[in-house]
Amino acid sequence: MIVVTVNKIVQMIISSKAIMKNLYCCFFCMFILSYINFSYSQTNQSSANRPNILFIISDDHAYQEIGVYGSKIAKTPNIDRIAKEGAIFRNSFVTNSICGPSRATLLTGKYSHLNGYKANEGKFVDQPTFPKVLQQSNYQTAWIGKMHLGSLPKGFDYFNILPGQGMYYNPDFIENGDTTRIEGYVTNVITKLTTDWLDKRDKTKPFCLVVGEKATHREWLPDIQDLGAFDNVEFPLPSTFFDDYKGRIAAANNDMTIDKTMLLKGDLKIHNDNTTGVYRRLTGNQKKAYEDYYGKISKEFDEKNLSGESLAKWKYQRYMRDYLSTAKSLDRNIGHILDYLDNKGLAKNTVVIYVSDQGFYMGEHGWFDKRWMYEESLRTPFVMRYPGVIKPGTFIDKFAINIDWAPTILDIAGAKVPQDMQGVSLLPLFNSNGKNTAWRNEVYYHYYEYPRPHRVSPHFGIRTDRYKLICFYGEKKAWELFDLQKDPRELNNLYDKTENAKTIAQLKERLLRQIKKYNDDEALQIFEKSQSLPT
Ligand SMILES: [Ca+2]
Repeated sequence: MIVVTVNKIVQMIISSKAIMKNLYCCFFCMFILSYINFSYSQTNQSSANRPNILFIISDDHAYQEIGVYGSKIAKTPNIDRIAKEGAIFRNSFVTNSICGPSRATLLTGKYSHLNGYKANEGKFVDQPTFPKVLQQSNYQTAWIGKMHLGSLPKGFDYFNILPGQGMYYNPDFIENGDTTRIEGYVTNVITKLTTDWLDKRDKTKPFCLVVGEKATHREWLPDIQDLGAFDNVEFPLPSTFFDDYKGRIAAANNDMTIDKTMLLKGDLKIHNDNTTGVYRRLTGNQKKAYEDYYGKISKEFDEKNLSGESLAKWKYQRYMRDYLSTAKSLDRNIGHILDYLDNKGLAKNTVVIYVSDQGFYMGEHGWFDKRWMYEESLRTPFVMRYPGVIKPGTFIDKFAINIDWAPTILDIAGAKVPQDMQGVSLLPLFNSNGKNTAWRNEVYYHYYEYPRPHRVSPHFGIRTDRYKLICFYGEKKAWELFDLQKDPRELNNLYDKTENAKTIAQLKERLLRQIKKYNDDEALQIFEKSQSLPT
């Protein structure tokens, strides 16, 4: 195109008889040429420099069990490495604390009530998502691993996903529509598929790859090499393990305690009689390793003949050991992926983000699982490395929410964030640690799935830097107020204390503004109805 333009200019200059006219022509054409050259080199340069994006999303990985978030027992050197070479978000939250809805929010940048995926086991309806925008921006997009949205991915040039929850051992994978069983442990297999795809990707384009890890989802099956990795550790019981849920009627109605809900056979593999799908898939060697390890544990369990509090405490130790052994492989595999980026010279131009789809209870309030707006499940780990943009060792304390993940990815790619995405890019927070950036002061939350599987009443609410106000509706109707400064474990519901009337009124105003801001019509109706009732 430039050659054609030059020929035309030369012809114009030669054919012109007026010298002055030629001179004007020359200056004009030189200007045009230099502009074309400038634009061309700019486009070329920005295209070459657009970073790759590697977004790793694990499942149910509790921040309490990550080194950089303060864990003393769990060792996560590779997740810690991402944080140390980049940033850690110390106030990272989700909008609806379960698996599918969190991924639907990742894709859309919207709350569940707008993307339609409110509860697990639904079907994600095709709609605008961040990968579709990236494709228009000439990015190569891929999703490998767990997705769990009840439909095949759209907007991805390549996908190789687990059907539904997927299996820990010898899992099936759906590669662009075709299902095959791959022998091995799921976290290792996902890493292999990841590096295989990176090897064969179109290297003329930047990539955005989502790695969806199955770990550390229930039933916490460790890799064989990690069986018993924490058997010599005695885990301290959380101070709220025997919570009586006083003043919290929705919490009292739960069905998710380690004591009563966690299954000895299905969750803790005691006397597993090989009838479950998990065991039927094991190869001979895998089965032997499992029978040797859990056979010994089952024998120990029989000999102890436990009941009541001692049984609950024993179950807690088993839970922690299997969970952290499963997480050990997750962190090790993240290390393999980081090593791959180093070895292939990709690390400098690849943004790496690690998140979990939501937080998880590690015995706090006596629970496992997630769902509640209480801190352990409202929060989620979020670390990010962006060489040249994020100063290593950065801490971000502003509120980040999972509706921000899609806008942040698009901003990194230099793509326009669609106006109907409800989150915002987090990149401005890296300028002077966000000190001069106007930012949100509340987190709005809305959970739906009820009654199965854990009888957690639907609820919505807001969290501010100091308070949390929750409205439970449905079968168990109640308001809860917590002072997070004085009561970080959220045991004392202050809602009925008359001295808090002013604080409650202010928080309700702020809650109402959030409900309206995020267009949550269902919550608006429930809120208004609750205010019109006599108290
Ligand atoms: Ca999850």
